[in-house]
Amino acid sequence: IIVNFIITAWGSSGRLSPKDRGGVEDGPDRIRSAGLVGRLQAQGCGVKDYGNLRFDDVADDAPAGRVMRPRAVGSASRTLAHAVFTAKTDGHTPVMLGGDHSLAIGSIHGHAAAAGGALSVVWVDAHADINTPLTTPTGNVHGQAMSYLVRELHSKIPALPHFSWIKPCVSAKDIVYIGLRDVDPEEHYILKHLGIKVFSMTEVDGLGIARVMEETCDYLFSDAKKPIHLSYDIDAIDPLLAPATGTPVVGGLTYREGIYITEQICQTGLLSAVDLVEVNPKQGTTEAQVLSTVQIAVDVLLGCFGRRRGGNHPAGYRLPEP
Ligand code: Z70
Ligand code: MN
Ligand code: MN
Ligand code: MN
Repeated sequence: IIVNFIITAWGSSGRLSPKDRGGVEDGPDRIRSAGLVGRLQAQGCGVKDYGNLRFDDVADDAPAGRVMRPRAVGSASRTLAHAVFTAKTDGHTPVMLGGDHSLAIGSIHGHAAAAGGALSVVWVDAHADINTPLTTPTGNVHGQAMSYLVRELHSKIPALPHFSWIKPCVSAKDIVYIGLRDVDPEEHYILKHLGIKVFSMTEVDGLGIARVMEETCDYLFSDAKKPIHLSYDIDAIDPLLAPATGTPVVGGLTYREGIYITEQICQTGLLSAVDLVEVNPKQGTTEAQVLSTVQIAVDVLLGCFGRRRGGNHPAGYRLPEP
């Protein structure tokens, strides 16, 4: 099942920084063109493509405090939350293709509602995306997504137009970050203050990705085993490999580390929904850069759904008899 979410806080209106020129809404179709659906089917997955969710433009969507395009993002997130809830209640594992990471608000909200409230979130990203509307340095909702979802931050979130339906649905102890390397001071305070589990690039360097994933699983399973929501920002991968993204940060995950994360999450048997966000074809300077980024995004998703680098074969396979 593929649900696409293509509205972004990066559109053409509002106080956008010069870098934020749009294009991230083209990510989903490029990922499709790279053959995602066929390749998932070839590895034995039943796939239904829900197509791109479409959202109405919101006129007069003035910033609320620092937060840009609150009405558009708030109401589109609600549409997405309903779509994810429906996909989950129908028994599927939804894949949300972004679009920017504000998508996670609706995606995790809908997933948590269907799961009865108890979820683990594994957030793979160069960024923590946990600024509150009052700490955001940019006003971009994609840098704030997690703040609306964490129960312990509820009292720090001001009322925003079209956001009142959002109820925090994830506990700080049920979150693991992997790949961080560009964290604002206010975000760092939140992570420390709430005791959130973080494997930044420093821990990836120090422990190695195998230990990081072992500790991630031990940490998440020390409590009751909950369904996992994997929220994967392509900018977690090093920009030398995945440059077509809006906010590249040097020193990221290698291809092998990025794929290893997905193999291990898949092996838990608990993966229940996946976001793949921030593929922005317009940020590639050459077609080769765009293709490289898109191909990594596809491989990340194939890894989530069972592809092993050591090979796979169908369950009932029999060798041909001479
Ligand atoms: C900054 C903010 C961010 C992604 C940029 C940047 C956040 N911390 N996240 N790109 N994916 O705007 O809050
Ligand atoms: Mn992100
Ligand atoms: Mn990011
Ligand atoms: Mn972003």
